[in-house]
Amino acid sequence: MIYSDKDKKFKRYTITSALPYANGPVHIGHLAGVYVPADVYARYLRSAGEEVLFLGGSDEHGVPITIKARREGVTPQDIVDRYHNIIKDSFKELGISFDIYSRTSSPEHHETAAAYFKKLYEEGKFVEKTSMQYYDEEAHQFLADRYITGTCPHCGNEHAYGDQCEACGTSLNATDLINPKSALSGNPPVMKETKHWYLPLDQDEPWLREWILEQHKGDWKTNVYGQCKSWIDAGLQPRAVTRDLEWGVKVPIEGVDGKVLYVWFDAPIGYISFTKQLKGGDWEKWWKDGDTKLVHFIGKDNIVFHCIIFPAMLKAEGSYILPQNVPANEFLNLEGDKISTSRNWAVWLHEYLKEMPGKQDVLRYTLCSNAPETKDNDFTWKDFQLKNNSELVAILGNFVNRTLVLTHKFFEGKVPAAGAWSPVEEEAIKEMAAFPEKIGRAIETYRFREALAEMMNLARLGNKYLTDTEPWKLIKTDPARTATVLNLSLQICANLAILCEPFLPFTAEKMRKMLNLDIKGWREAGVADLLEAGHAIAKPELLFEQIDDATIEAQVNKLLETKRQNALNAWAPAAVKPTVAFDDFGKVDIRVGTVLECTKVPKADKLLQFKIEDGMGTRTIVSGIAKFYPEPEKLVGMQVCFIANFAPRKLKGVESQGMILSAEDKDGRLVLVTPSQLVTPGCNVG
Ligand code: B3M
Ligand code: ZN
Repeated sequence: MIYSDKDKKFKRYTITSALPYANGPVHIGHLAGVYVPADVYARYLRSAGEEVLFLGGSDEHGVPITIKARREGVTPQDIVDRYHNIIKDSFKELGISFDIYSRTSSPEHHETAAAYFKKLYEEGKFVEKTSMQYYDEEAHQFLADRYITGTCPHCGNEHAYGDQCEACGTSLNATDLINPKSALSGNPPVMKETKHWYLPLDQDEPWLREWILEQHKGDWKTNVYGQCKSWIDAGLQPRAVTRDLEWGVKVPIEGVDGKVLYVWFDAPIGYISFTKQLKGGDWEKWWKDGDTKLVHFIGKDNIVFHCIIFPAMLKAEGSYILPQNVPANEFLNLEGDKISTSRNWAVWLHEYLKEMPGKQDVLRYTLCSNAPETKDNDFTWKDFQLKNNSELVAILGNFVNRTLVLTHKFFEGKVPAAGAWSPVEEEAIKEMAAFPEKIGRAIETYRFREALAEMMNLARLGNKYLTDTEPWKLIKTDPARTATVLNLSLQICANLAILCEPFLPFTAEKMRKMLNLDIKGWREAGVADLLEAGHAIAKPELLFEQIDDATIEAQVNKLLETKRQNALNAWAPAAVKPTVAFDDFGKVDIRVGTVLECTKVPKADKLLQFKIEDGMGTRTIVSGIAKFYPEPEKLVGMQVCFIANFAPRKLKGVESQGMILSAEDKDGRLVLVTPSQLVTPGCNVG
């Protein structure tokens, strides 16, 4: 049962999800952008009885990995082994229901990707070109992709990479960069001759224009369609699909050494090699049969690779189907700032799972309801708490819990027989019948936020029905009617157990267990007789718990600490001030003095008043350092350096005769400048 016409004709679904680089864990941006929507889509289709293949895996080649390995002094294989396992385990724990989660460093993938390249090479589908490429003479290495950075010619971003600008998404050739720099030595690169093989995207322009801009006009999301249109209209350039690198799939051409397939050539072929790994001899129908719907779930920075380059590769090979849709999401920000791996500005999935045990569905719910489906969106911990407490606990959890508790209280935990439905029930049943299609259509057209909101509207309907009928009072006067009310409430719970599963699989499982509801699919939902009278239900357990302020504060403080660490790491000494003549310096009279007294200046929380013995008597100096010295009396006896010949000035009524010297450190500490040994008060500092 499929609702949208475009889907009716397909017999099976191949669902791919962008392969995360195995050079770090996954974070909430990846989840909101790609994996939660992909999993909702896969779970829904399975529940509707469709044949589904949901593919995932680690992208283990590419320069980010070798750069990280170089930095850590380990091998690229060490890096990908570490992160592949962290990523795979954390996806599993979040309930991302891949049919296979594999990896591109596997021998099967190398074999498949090399064979794919060799077929295109032997059929003359590549353009072979010798060109001058950037080379780092100190590192003795050609500079491709992230080995070279520079200014993006399109948007001016100074940290664009050799293959792509992450700021504006434009795919680049390294030679496009302005002021290029090697990421290895930091030096400007030289040009050196090398041979590579190019995918002639310029020759693909006519059919890409027709396939995307005509055939998919209206059914591809506007953000995806728009990006593709701008690239096609700008004129597609041939794209190098090999690199002068060691780490990756070796170029399978006799006599060619030291070259590998470009990571964006080999990675999408991972979808195919993973299918072979899982399906063995039965793999082709998932990639070569017109009755298969191929859908790529990605983030917006991957659009050109999945809508233009990979389809061009599939077309060049000739026997593959093309993607029916690529519902790319925009980016998720965190507490108003761009998520960044390098700045550790992220909520990492594996950390979340450890720090918030049992709250997988709360994260899935929040990320789905705030998904950046049409524009960048923001994740805040406050909103996370609100979604949990005022929606999951107060609506879905409250409705299910009240229904089951009352059934145990009034009907010994068995579904009571319903009497005749009153108009109230008739209306509720009619509304409920529409939810499977409402939610299904939204999912089939990749509007997951709307689909989730509709699922919650069914919970709202149940909650309102229970509140309006007040069975806890009705039981005293009309037990028969109470039985009818709780029967329908239980039927709504059973429908929710089916309809919430794509979004909240862990909650659905709990509900199924509490209702003793055997596995039912989407097609059975929408009816008011899922549970027979007399059916025994289990003891209710709370589906969700309140999340308190302390829990949220701990997470926010963790991010603030990250920000503090980033500021420390980013700190650099201020630029030296313009040169001064020695004579000018000579005019400043710096002395050492001994602190005789030190007190706060009344009604001035920033000021301390020092009484200094200066070798010529005593003087008062006022200094704005009170916040650094909460116990000023402890400074008595200390020797400080001070400027003795500033004109006196009044600060909060106290005349200050000079300035005490201090240094403010990068961590915000302020320390007084003091001689390394005791000296005579009044002696010169030079
Ligand atoms: N490894 C992920 C990224 O660009 C990239 C996806 C590959 S999908 C074949 O963040
Ligand atoms: Zn740019």
